Amino acid sequence: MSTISEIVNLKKHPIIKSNKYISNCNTKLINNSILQLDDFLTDKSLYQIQKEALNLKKKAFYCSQKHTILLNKKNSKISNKDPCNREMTSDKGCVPHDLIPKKSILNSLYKSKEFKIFLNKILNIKNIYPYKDKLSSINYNYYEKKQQLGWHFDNASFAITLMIQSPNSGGVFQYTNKGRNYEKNYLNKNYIGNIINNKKKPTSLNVKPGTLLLFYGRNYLHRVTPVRSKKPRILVTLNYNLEKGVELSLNARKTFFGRIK
Ligand SMILES: O=C(O)CCC(=O)C(=O)O
Ligand SMILES: [Fe+2]
Repeated sequence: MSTISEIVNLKKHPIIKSNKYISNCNTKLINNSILQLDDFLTDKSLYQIQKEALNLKKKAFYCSQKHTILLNKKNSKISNKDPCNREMTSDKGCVPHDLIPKKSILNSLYKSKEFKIFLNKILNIKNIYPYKDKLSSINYNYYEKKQQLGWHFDNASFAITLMIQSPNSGGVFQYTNKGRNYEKNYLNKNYIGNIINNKKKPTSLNVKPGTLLLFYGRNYLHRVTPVRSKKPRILVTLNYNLEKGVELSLNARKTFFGRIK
């Protein structure tokens, strides 16, 4: 097991020591709806994770799916003009948690008490829990040339990603923090329509390897534009739940991992 100081660049991101730093993160997250922590990983841990990612790539399950922005199937009875009934394409490769070595740095980070306390504090929540199934807690995602993630809102309330390898071209994370408030049952179809029809510009993030990104994916429309280089985009998702014992749906597991266990 690696320790938190071996994994996280604590000089730049004093997640265990500085209350001021933590409250800054919390304020940024509330104000901007997204928190971008560049150089979150130490050089050594980033290098080791990159090596692991490339080793595991051959085991990735590649899937392509069509979905709406709310991650439903398109309804043939509803007009195409409805932004919530537009068909998006997502395709990527995924290595599920059970194929990631037990002694991987990612497991140490994911299970780290210090990291979880930091997340609880910046998200203003009591506790977070891993998935009950063996596949969904930590995932490596590989976006090869032409692969992308279409516009969508997540089902989970928040998302945590770690960029491992950026492509030379394309594969840009774009988002908008307006348009939906799940808790208040609010959805602005006009605004969302403008974004997905390229009439309004989303925010594009320049995310480099070693960056941790935390965002409220259920309320923020986001996508990854198609990768244009031969060099794939590699990203890790650290997936937690607000309740104990949650499993990813059978359907989602079958789609993303090609199996349910
Ligand atoms: O690849 C990314 O940067 C975002 C991933 C994402 O939005 C998702 O997995 O739902
Ligand atoms: Fe997402």
